[in-house]
Amino acid sequence: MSEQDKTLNVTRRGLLSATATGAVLATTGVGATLMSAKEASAAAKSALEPGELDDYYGFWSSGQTGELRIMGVPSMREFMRVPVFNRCSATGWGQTNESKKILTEGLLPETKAFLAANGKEMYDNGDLHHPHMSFTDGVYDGRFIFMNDKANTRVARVRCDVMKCDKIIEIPNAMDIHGMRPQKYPRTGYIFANGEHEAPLVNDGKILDEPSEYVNIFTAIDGDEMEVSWQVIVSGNLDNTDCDYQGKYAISTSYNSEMGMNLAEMTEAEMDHVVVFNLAEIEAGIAAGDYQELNGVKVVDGRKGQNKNYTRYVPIPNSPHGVNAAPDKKHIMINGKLSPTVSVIDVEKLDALFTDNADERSCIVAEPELGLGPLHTAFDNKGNAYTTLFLDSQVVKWDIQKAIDLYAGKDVDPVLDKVDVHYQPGHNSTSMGETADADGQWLISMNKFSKDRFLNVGPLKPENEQLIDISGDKMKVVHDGPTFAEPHDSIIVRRDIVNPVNVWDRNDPMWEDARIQAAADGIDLEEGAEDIIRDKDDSTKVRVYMTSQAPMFSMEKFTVNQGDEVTIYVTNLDDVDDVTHGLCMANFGVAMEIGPMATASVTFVAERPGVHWYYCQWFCHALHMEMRGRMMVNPREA
Ligand code: K7E
Ligand code: CUA
Repeated sequence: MSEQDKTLNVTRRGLLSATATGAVLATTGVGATLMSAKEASAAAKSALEPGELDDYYGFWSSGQTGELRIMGVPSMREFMRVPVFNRCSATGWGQTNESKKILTEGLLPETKAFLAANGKEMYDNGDLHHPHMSFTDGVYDGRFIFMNDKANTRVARVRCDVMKCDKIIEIPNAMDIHGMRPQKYPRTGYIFANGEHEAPLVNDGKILDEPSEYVNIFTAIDGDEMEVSWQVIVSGNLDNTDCDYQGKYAISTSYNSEMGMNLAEMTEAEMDHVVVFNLAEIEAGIAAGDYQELNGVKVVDGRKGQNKNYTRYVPIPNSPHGVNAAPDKKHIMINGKLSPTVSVIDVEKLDALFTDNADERSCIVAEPELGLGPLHTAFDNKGNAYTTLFLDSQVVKWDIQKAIDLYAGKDVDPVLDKVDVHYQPGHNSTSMGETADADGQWLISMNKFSKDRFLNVGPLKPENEQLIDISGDKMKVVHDGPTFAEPHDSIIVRRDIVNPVNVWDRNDPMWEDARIQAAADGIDLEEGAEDIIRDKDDSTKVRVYMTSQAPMFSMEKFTVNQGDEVTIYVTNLDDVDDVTHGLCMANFGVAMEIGPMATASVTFVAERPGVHWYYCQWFCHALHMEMRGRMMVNPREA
């Protein structure tokens, strides 16, 4: 695109938005062709010299790819992919015994049976939308990152000390976990998780096409134990969720209060709602025995009209989507999606909904009209909010206090600035912006379409994530970053909060089972000896123990019989940072990562007779190619 086209394009979009919103966006697009000194310095601020470190960690979801990604902000460099719900060829996630345990132990019995009927042990896919770090006192504490799986109704946790997933649980009774947030205060605590799609409460096939019988389930999970604490039955499906800084309420949007089954029914009503969950009342109700137990979970009834103090339903204009608590600890933004507004809830006015049965709308203190398709809002430390406008392809910066003043009848315009993004933004996030320590440096706009912004790679195009400098009065887009399917959400965490180790602790719980098995076999996992054990009770089971130290495996060959079930345990004795080894058994479809001082194991049936090479699949040493050995498989006797 020529510079002239760019100008035309931007101006046209500016005009369209102006027509659509009734506002005159005189400033939009100006400066797209001229790089001012300020823009140049913003761009320079984001461009790091080789070897320079970023100020922030970015934790990105990956949508239907199913992994968590670790980025650098402001450089937008991708550092790592942490497999969670997906399979990973490099690390053996989904293949090692350690990862299989994590992927399967939290599945419900009926899911295991269902998977077995399909010839599977575990799901192969996930849809990871929302990664959020654990909090203490309203600020990230660097312990865990939690994330949802919309595709298969799960919640997972990644340990920030090693950046590996250590727990995945399936949520019973609910359907398709979408919105998910950790409790902010006093600490996490609970993980709140929305079941997005409605279904019969007992979904065993006895009720099918009777939508009036369908319900939705809100779940609170104990984030330390990774167990479901309780659930609430609600009216209307649940989209996104967030919670306050007082530790009192969680709030979920509902885009289909109609409980409609098709598009026309779902968008019929002018008003939908958000559900306010009163945590203390729910806990008290459970303590008092006011629940039913379903699949081992205590479930309270928080539907409309139940006349209890578990929930309140606040009417919100059509199809609200994102929920975002502001760092002022007072306001929570409900993003209108089909309504051009963001509804601002004052959390201090929520008590009255429960104690005085105050009108539900009395907690709304502002409802500014911002533009078309508001989806999500992020914050700086100066009282400003930044809302993505999906249909307008813009981010709008607005003053929260001015929006409140406008709602109270004053003649003020809360909109401070609009910037074009490319194109159709969903989530956005600011540096530390979902915590009380928001610092107003950077904003990421996570755009669903990239269209013409990158070289064409065919019909499937990357998304585009744009870095915006928000440190000044005007927002400046300083970087385009393509990403593969499909990060919805991200968090930007100050780097001093995140302190992973370089080398594993030998006593890490990750390979607890390997330690127990080795002890039973009389094996020291760290001894470099050749140890091959045939199971005393089942002679077809063979366990091979070896160590790795660049550039050698301790075992250069071993022999098993065709049909044996072979488990190989490798302990990496290199305690130097960045000396990861791998074990790939060629033509057996077997490969795994073994980090410094880690133990990893993999099990397969040696159904192929002959000589087979295993090799180190992680370039570790000048003699890495030589780091290999032979597995010899005796043919079965005819
Ligand atoms: Cu807006 Cu799943 Cu958070 Cu996507 S959701 S954009
Ligand atoms: Cu060890 Cu390559």
